[in-house]
Amino acid sequence: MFLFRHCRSASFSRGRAFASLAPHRARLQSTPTIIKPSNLETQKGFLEPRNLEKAVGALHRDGLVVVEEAIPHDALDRLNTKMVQDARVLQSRGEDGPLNYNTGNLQQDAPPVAEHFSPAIFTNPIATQITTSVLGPIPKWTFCSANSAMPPPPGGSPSRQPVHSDADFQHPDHPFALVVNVPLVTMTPANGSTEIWLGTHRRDASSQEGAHGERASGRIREDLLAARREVRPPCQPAVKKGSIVVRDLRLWHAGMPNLGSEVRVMLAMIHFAPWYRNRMRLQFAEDIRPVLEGLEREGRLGLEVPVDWVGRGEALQGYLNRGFGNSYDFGQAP
Ligand SMILES: O=C(O)CCC(=O)C(=O)O
Ligand SMILES: [Fe+2]
Repeated sequence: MFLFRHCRSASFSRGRAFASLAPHRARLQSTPTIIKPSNLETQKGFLEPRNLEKAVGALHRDGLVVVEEAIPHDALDRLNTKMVQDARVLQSRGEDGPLNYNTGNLQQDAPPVAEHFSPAIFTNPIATQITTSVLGPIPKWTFCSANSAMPPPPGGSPSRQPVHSDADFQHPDHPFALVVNVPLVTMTPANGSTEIWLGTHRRDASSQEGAHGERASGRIREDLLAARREVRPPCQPAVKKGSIVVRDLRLWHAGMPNLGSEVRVMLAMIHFAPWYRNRMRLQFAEDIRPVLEGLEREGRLGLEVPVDWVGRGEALQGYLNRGFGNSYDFGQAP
């Protein structure tokens, strides 16, 4: 029951204490829905109807769902070794690095070359099955990056992000984008697992301070946070290695301090609804092309993937020189 120590809810001790002071105010459960696929579902990369219903329901109600045991650990371990090294390179750039709100959280791309491109991770079939069920057939994948929660350098102190929405612009009031997060290690409050505010995905941009284009855009107003905390407090869940987390782009959340000594990398792939006119494109090395074309030929991709293909040299030279999170434009063409 490790999870519940960090997440208050109506049915656990802290919620009860409050309930007795203010009996009219029953708080909603703040822990996320966790799907545990059967061995067969994991093997096939396909959820059966009951689990799919659970996932889709959680996304509509809460704006987030966790699916455990979706990705083999050996693929995660290989990528983690490389990305932890890269994270330290980015961290050494200090304030000039691609930091998100503060130097404890870095925007970091995965190496976009074939030897690091595992389809089980980047085009996970269960993730796509879920996003397709919410967004419609053939979602468009135009963002592929990661957030790295960094242990502070010697003498530095850990810091948290302000609660924010990644949809820092006027957006549709129905689901249009889902973030597929893949932590490369188990995430807990000790290494900076993301704070999430379930059920906040239906709010509009008037809840926010800082418009797109400002350095720290999308911050949620303090008065709204205080009010929401009384209804449904936030939660910092433990998420096991091998899980995927699917989150509505609009959901309030915050990167939290990494209190440990190991980097915590969490990939972020955004699937947009097929009708949503996001203009971004991915940049991958040419040697990933046959991998994606193979999946497409076998009917195992299920995504539209606009890619600028470049040589390996250019790909490897560029991927650690990209923008910080809020510099990307998740909006759509008129
Ligand atoms: O790293 C995390 O846990 C979340 C980071 C985040 O939300 C962001 O940088 O926008
Ligand atoms: Fe964010």
